[in-house]
Amino acid sequence: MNETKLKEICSKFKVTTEAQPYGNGHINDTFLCESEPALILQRINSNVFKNPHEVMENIYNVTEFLKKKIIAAGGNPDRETLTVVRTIDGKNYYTDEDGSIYRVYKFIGHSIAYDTVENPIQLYYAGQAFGRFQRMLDDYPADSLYETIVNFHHTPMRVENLKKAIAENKAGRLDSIKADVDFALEYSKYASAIVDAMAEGTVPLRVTHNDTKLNNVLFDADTKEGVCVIDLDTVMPGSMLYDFGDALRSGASSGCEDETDLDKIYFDLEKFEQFAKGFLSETASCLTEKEVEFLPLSALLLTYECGIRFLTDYLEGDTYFKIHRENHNLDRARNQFKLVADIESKFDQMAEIVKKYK
Ligand code: ADP
Ligand code: GN1
Ligand code: MG
Repeated sequence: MNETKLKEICSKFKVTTEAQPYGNGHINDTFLCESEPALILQRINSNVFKNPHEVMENIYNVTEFLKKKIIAAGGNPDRETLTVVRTIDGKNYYTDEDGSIYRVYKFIGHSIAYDTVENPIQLYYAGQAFGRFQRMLDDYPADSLYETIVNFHHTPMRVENLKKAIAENKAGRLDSIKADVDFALEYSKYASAIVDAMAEGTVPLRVTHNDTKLNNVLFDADTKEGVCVIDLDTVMPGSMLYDFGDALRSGASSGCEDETDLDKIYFDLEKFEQFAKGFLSETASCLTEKEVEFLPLSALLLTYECGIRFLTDYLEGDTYFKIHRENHNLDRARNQFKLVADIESKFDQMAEIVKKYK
C-alpha cells in the first residue's frame, strides 16, 4: 500500500500516526499504527474473502457475544477478544473507491504471537485458549453466521482442486514435482473421514474458528498464557476437529511451516500432549465419542489439507497465499507432507495421550 493510500485510510478511522507493516499472516495486509492507543489496520484480502462485509458482520457479532461472556466471567473484554474500531461514519469497515475493504482493531499490547515455539508448555496455553474460545461460542446461534469461505475445510473438495490444478498445470511446474504429487494423491485416502462423520452425524456441526494456526493466538508477554484468539475471518459453522487439528499442524511441529531442512521437521508428541491437555480441559465434557476418536486423525488431516492447498497454489502460480521467495509454496507443501508421514507413524501414541485427558 502506498503512503497516500495509507493516509487516506488512516483519516477514515481518525488514525493520525504512521502505520508500519506488521505480523506474519499469509492472507490480509496488516499494519500497526503506533498511536495512543495503538491500533491494527488491515486490508481484507478480497481475493480470498469474496464478501468482506459478511466477514465483518460475523466478526462484529461474534466479538460482541464474546465480550458479554468475558465480562460475566470477570475478564477484560478489550484484551480477551478483538475490538472492532469504527470509522468516522460509525461503520465497521471502510470501502475505498476501488472496492477494497479496510478495518481497524484495538491493538492487544503486551502480547506475543509465535510462528513456532521451543517450550511445549506454550502449547498447553494455546490449547486452553482455543478450547475456551470454542466453549464460549458453544451457544452462539450457528445458523446466523455467514459461511465466509464455502467448503473451507472440505478436504475431498481440496483434493479435487489439486487434481484440477494438476490437469491444468497453469504455471508449467508439474514436471519437477512428481514425487510431491504422488504423495498427495496417495494420502487422499484419508480425505473424507471428517466430512463423512459429519454427514453421518457422529461429528456435530459447531461454531468453530477454522484457522487455528499458532500465530492466531496472542500470548501474554509476562505470564506466557493465551490472552486472545485473533484472525476471526473464518469463524463459521464447522467441526471442532478442524480447530484441534489445524492448531497442531503449526503448533506441534518441531519447526516453522516453511523450514526447508526437512530433517528438522517432525511431529512433537510432547507438544501434542500439552495442546490436548489444554484444549480438553475446556472442551472434554461436550465431545462426542467420534470426536475423541478422531482427535489424532484430525492433526494428520488438517496438515495434509494445508499441504495440498500449498501444492495447488504452487501449481496455479502462487495466487492465494502470500509468498516471500521463489518456491515458497512448494517448500511449505513439502514441509507439511513430512509432518503428515510422521503424524501417521505416531497415531497409536497420540491415542494413548488423548485417553489421559478426555
Ligand atoms: P492474516 O489473516 O493475514 O493471518 P491476522 O489477523 O492473523 O491476519 O494478523 C496478522 C498478525 O498480526 C497476527 O498473527 C498477529 O501477530 C498480528 N495481530 C493481528 N491483530 C492483532 C491485534 N488486535 N493485536 C495485536 N496483534 C495483532
Ligand atoms: C492462512 O491467515 P493465516 O495466515 O492465519 C490460511 C489458513 C492456512 C494458513 C497456513 C483464510 O492462515 O487456512 O492454514 O494460512 N487462511 C485462509 O499457514 O486461507
Ligand atoms: Mg493470521
